[in-house]
Order: sequence, then structure tokens, then C-alpha cells
Amino acid sequence: MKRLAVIAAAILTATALSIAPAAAHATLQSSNPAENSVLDAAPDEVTLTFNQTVSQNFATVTVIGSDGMDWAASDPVVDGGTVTVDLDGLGAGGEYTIGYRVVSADGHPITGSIPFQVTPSSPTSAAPAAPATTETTPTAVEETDSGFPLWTIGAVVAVVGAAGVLFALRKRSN
Ligand SMILES: [Cu+2]
Repeated sequence: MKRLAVIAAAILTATALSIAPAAAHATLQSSNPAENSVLDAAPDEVTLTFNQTVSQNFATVTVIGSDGMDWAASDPVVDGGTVTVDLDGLGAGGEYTIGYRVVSADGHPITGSIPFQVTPSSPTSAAPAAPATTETTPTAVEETDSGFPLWTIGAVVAVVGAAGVLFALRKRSN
């Protein structure tokens, strides 16, 4: 029983470590809208193209406006190396930031953000971009991470493994 616990702990720890090894992981190749692009209308969807297949699970994409709202109107759809999220319009003209988090085939989470602008050509600029004032501007867009990060699995496994080792050691010292 004691030995079993030790073996189980060893296996679990090895499994946790095997999540880590680095193979070439996915990198973002392009996006639509492109980084720093200036659009005169809200796009229908956001597409991210990676250089290799990414995991069907764990993908999250947000489209955060300067109002702090997430305008992504669907869950991300992963098709090979392409991740798409629908937009159901956007808010006022201004800055938006695509925030993404995907897990590449080698298990590494890939995160990034892609800023773009929408400047409606209509004369009614509802929300003019405020010029630099001393007013505090909300710069940090907190990325809500609704995905289930792989590292938490590793952490849980590691904790379970450590507990098993501790248990075994404690039994031995009795
Ligand atoms: Cu990697």
C-alpha cells in the first residue's frame, strides 16, 4: 500500500512534467482585422490564423472596447489553425482589442492581443477619442480568462503527487 502510493505519486509527477516539454508551438500568423488596422465599420467576425493546428478546447477570444465590454458574440470556433468568433456589431467608434488564448498542439497556451480601430465615416462621432488629459484613463484591459488553463491540471497533479509522497513518508516514519 505504501509502495503503491509512492509509485502512483511518481507516475503522477512524471505525467505533470511531461506536459511541459517544448516542441514548436503555434504562433499567430495573421488576423482579420489585422493588428493596428483602422476600419470604417465593424467587421462581422474576427479571424485568427495560426501557423499550425490549435486545440479544439480551451480557446478563448475576447473583443474588448474602450468601454470595457466584450463584444465577442459567440464562442470561438476552431478549425485547424483558424479560430473565428462572431461579432454582432460593435459599440461606438474607437479602439478595440482582440484578446486571445489558445492551446497549441504541444500543450502550450498561446496568448496575445491585437488592437484595431473603428472610425465610422459618419459625421456623428458618438464617442470622440479624448485627447490626453490628466483624467485617469482605463488602460489595462483585464482579460477574463474563462478557459481552463492546462497548467492548473499540472498543478493539481503535482499537488496530488506531493501529497502522496508526504503520505508515504509519514507512514514510514511511524
Ligand atoms: Cu510550445
